[in-house]
Amino acid sequence: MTESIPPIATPTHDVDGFVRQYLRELTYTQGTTLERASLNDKYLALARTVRSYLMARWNRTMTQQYRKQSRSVAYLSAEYLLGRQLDNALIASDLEQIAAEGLERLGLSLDELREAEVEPGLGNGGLGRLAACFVDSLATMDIPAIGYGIRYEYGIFRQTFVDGRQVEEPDNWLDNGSPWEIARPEQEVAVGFGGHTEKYTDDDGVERSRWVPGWSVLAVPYNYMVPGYLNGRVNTLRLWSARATHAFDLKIFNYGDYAEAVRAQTFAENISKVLYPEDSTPQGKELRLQQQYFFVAASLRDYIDRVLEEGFDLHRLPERITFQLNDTHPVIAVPELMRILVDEKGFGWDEAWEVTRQCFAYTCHTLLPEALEVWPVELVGRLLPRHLEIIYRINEEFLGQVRERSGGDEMLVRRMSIIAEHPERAVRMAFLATVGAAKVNGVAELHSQLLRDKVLHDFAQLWPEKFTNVTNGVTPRRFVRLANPGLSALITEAIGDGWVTDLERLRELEPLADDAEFRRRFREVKAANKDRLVRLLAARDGIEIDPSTMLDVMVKRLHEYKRQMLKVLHVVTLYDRIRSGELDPAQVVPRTVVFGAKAAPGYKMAKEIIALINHVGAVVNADPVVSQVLRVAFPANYNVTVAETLVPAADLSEQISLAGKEASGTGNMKFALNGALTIGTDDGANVEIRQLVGDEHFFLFGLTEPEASAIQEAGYRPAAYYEQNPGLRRALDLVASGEFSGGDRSVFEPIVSNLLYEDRFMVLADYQSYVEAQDRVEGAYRDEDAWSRSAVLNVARSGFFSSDRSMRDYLERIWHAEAVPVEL
Ligand code: T68
Repeated sequence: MTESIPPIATPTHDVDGFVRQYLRELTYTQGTTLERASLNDKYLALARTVRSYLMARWNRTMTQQYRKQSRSVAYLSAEYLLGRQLDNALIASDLEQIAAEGLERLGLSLDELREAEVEPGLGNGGLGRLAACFVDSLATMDIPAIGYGIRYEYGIFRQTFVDGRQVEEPDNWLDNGSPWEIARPEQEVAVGFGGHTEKYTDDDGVERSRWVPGWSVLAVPYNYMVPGYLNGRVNTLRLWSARATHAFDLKIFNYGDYAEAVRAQTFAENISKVLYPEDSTPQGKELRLQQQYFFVAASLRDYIDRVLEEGFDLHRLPERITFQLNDTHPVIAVPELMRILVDEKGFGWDEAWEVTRQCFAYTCHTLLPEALEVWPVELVGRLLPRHLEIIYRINEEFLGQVRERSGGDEMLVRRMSIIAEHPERAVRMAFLATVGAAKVNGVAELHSQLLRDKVLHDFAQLWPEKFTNVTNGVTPRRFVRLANPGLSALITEAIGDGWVTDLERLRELEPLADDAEFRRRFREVKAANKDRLVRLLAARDGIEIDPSTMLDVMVKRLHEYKRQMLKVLHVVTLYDRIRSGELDPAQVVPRTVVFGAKAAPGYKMAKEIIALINHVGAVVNADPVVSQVLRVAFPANYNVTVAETLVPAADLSEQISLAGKEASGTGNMKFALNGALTIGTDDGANVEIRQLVGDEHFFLFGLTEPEASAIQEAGYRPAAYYEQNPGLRRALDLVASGEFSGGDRSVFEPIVSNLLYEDRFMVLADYQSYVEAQDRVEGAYRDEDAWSRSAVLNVARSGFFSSDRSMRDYLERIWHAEAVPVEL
């Protein structure tokens, strides 16, 4: 029958076709006219127009994937920090130019319409953004892959400042419609919770267990396109939204209690209501475990029942798929797969375990002990009783192995147990992940080394071959091609456009670092990017910055280990030196220090530091002398969209965590690729950046990880640094004096005493070295030509940090899947 229906053509790839499709969307989908349409109408019609160009590719990708089942990857992540979708879809489908012209013909402006898009902020920071870069690279590299996650109704909170203090507002990103998702309610999946387990004897007389959940919710999938760059592939990101089960509320409804029925519905739908804004310090809340199990159970069910062909022999599952666990958030997938295989598919325990541990791989993203998730046994038992039994059995068999190999070393057994006994009985999710995965990786060389040597040392001794490294990367499509059109054009003019999908080719720019004309044009691009930032900050925040100053940028989540405090102390030191006459303002390189940072709402010290930055900024900016050469800008609500304008404008990238604390960092890579120089410690991926760009083009300072550890072990006394360093003393005294708090000495007292008497992240120990490195920065910046030569070399030598390379490493070391080009 379908043969008689002519194929539906994608709109033609030209301005006429685009305009026709746009008007169709505006008229028939949006139901309005050019004259009446609101800005949002116009944006939605544009989004749908671009989407319609990708739709045939998406269908083709799915059809071919189903026909030619091949090895693939399922990325399981509780967070995807996607950023705006429109621009990325435009470059992926080569429609940028056509759209701009088509809209112009209709009297509309692409620049204006793109501002109407609210970014989906479904992540906290680095970990969520990494997931978004990875799915982009997988699609561009033609890898059959699917991303699974949660469609939070509210993403990361919107930050505002009131009297310099952070106030959180809900991020209602779905309010104006969401043209990039397609709901598939008919593919909903039920997910159980609570209840009890029971033993029974099956028809073959075998003793078995089963789970009888006490309640359940429905998981409704929403599909997002993940378009590859100009390659005809569109992969799928499948995000789950929670709905009440029909049976659940109907039963109550039949009793006539309408209010109760609605309450039940609200309860169920709470599961995907909001992203937890805690990065690096999980709070162990019940709803959070519900979220984790919710998306993992739905994803496994979806993969097994819908993605795999019918009748597929699950004994062969590891030939088909790796479930990549993005941190411990999806680790409950390990006992869930065991439960499916043993309880539902009738596998014996050992054969199920063989399959399961080959199907999973685990990426760790931290080194901080407090960031390692643990779930109280009581909670797991109440919410997922069958899973707890399975975890106990996994642990029992694993510890048996440890005992056998260690000759009964009970200290070792206790250290390695998946169940912690103190301070309460709890499941150590990182240990469960390590035991349940075929591979465990860190996210930068140093981080992977420290995982092996410290955090997971006993496990690395037991299974050395299980541990590997994959250094993070960022997608050059979004963070160079799209964020920095000026630099992209300059690069393409010099070496062609192959670099967008083969970033190592940036090496070909190296000789141009010595070409004065090229450097001049490079500076021109930087200047234009600064102008773009000036306009953004003026319009968005009412902040005025001077584009002729050095732009010194520190943007990342606010955390003590990242040490925004060290940057503040440098600002205070400059302020003090200028005011005291020690520094002649005429001798200072004028700079604008830009901060961007959200604090977890419950993280008191982080919020105090935000207030301090804003208060120091206000005083510095109001000082008639100091503000001639030093200004502080702290735009609220830093997000992916802001990053796309800020990163290309930066001169100096601040990557100043205490060595041994930042797993990798990915902002550091974005800045280097856009020609900022880094001032940084020997931490995370900074180590690799410095090795690649060369010591002369990187401002290194601070303790190394072994040095910092040694000082801590010997008993770190921060006050000693305060007592011995006059500059540091003056800076801290100034903060303590009330200089930045209207004379009130109590306001920043908690910060000052924390630094003097605890200083867990050794701000005071690294202060002197940091200030000296900043003096070197000043010196270097004065030599404009030498600086731009270094900047060009930073770009040319950072190709390694493409997430395409990260994907190649995962494919080679962990996934062993191959590219499957989509046939047109
Ligand atoms: C980051 N981790 C690392 N965590 O801090 C960073 N945590 O060094 C690394 O570059 C990045 O991961 C990518 O590997 C995070 O971003 C979280 O956001 C997070 C969220 C919830 C709970 C715990």
